[in-house]
Amino acid sequence: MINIKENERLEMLNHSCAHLMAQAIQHLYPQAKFWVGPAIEEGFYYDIDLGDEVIKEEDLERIEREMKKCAKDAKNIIRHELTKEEALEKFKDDPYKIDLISRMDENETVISCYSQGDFTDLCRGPHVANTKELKYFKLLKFSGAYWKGDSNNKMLQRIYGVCFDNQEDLDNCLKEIQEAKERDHRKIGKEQELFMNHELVGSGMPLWLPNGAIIRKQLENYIYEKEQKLGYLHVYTPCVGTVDLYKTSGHWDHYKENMFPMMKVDEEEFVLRPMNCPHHMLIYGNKLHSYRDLPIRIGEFATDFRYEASGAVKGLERVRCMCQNDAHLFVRPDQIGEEFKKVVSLILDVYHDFGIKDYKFRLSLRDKEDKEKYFDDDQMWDEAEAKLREVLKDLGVEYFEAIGEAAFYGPKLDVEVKPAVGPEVTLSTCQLDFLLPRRFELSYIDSNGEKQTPVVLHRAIFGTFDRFTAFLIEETKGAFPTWLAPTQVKVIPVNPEYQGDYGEEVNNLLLENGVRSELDNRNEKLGYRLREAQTSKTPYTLILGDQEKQDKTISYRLYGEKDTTTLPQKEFIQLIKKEIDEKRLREKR
Ligand code: TSB
Ligand code: ZN
Repeated sequence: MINIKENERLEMLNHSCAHLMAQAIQHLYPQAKFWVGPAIEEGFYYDIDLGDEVIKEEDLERIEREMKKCAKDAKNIIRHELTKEEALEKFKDDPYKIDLISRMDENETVISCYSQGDFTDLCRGPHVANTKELKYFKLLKFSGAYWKGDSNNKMLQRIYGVCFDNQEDLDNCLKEIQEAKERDHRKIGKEQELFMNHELVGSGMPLWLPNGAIIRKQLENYIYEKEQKLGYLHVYTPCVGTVDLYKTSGHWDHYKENMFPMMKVDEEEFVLRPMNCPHHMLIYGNKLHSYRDLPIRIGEFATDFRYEASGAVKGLERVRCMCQNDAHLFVRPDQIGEEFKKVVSLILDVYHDFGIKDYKFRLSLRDKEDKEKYFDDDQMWDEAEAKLREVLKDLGVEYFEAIGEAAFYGPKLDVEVKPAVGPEVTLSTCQLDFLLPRRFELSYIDSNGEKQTPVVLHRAIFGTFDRFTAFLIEETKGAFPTWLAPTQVKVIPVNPEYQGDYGEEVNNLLLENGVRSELDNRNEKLGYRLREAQTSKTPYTLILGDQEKQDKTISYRLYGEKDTTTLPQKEFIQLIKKEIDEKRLREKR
């Protein structure tokens, strides 16, 4: 996807197109007041106060038509410069512009406006010279957006669009947007009945349907087995803790705005937990440890609750109730490097198994100025950040740095991926923490018999099962590898009346062999049933006619392919079981 902001000409075109849209809206909605309308990576948007009016889908076309008209008027886009006083006077009836002007830097002595015909907007520019240059544009979508992003403020209407220099670029962009929509895990999740939401449960609280639950169970089994082999000890802990627990950990001071509010039960004050570290710290502290016992790796598939802004909640990707593939590794200072490297190689191993190639490592550091988010101990932070950089250098992985993205307790190495729609998100994470072990007064006895404080690595390979599944749906476009597919085989007798019994026999044989098979014995045309097996993206479709019934064979077709192969029953079972056992990716089949 083209990044509009990386091309000066495109950025200017899109910014000018935002003005053109505002002009058209002013014609159609005379009461409209305009907040800001920048060019963004995907094109442009404008935030508009339309009074009581709410934009509907069909309005976009109407606005677009008016934009074409305004563009054809071929008005020059002219810059004027004003003093602050003049600007305040000019926009005195527009509270939004007054707000912008009043907040402008003292040093900004000149304030610029751009006019095109009957429309003037406060703006720094630059713009194209004439509206006739704006020919190849499209309005894409709209949403509500709180003024200044604050939910206590009025909800404005945000309309998005995109503009190019030629029809071909616009068409390509629209095609990409369409493809991304097709890949969106929310769409596929609905079509394939993977998960649902219900207002009675609440926003950001998805319900995993049977098909989605099969995928999740496979993911759990997969990562559990890997972690077992690597010496992780899995536990179960409650998804609440007392306020005191989170005061001890520091979450109460540094993470409160991400937490659900406290609830009182008898005399105890509880919170739904946003993270599992405090519970695991208590488990570590439950007995004495010698330096020889370390590292101790405590893992859990743990449910957490976080307050995410309602506008940010998205399918399975950003939820308020999530399940982390979490672990806390308690190590001696001399073990940090080795243990960290083991985590990174586990991440790489898992990505290889899933065929994930498009990702970036991000070194997430603290923002030194932000004393509220980060605990105040420069020495501890410097030590942790230096250690992490050293490990990354040893590993030789490429990464970029991001200030202000660290956890409140320490720096992180995050893995960033790009969803079909929307900005990048973090999948895996590995975090270095010198703080929580101190706050929980954890210790081990060193070789001299002295008490020492362990260091903790927080890590989540999948991140959460929720986000990882969202990502997987989009990566595979819903055509999961056989080992993950909710239905692995569709058994279709050519004519249920004649081969229905054979279909049942084959279906049962598959089920007995642990293959997730489904018999389609419906009284529907063969073509219809085959098409349905295709649209559901089932990996194997079995087509059983008289010949197969007579020879006790199986004819199968792979999803997305036209050829049919015939094998004896036993051989087919062997073939599919091997593919499942090896967790083979589709392209490696
Ligand atoms: C790794 N205490 C650590 C843990 O030990 C922790 O909670 N880290 S985290 O805050 O980064 O969260 C772990 C992972 O959860 C993230 O890397 C991300 O992949 C995933 N995640 C975070 N917020 C959400 C959310 N709202 N919805 C879905 N997944 C999320
Ligand atoms: Zn943690």
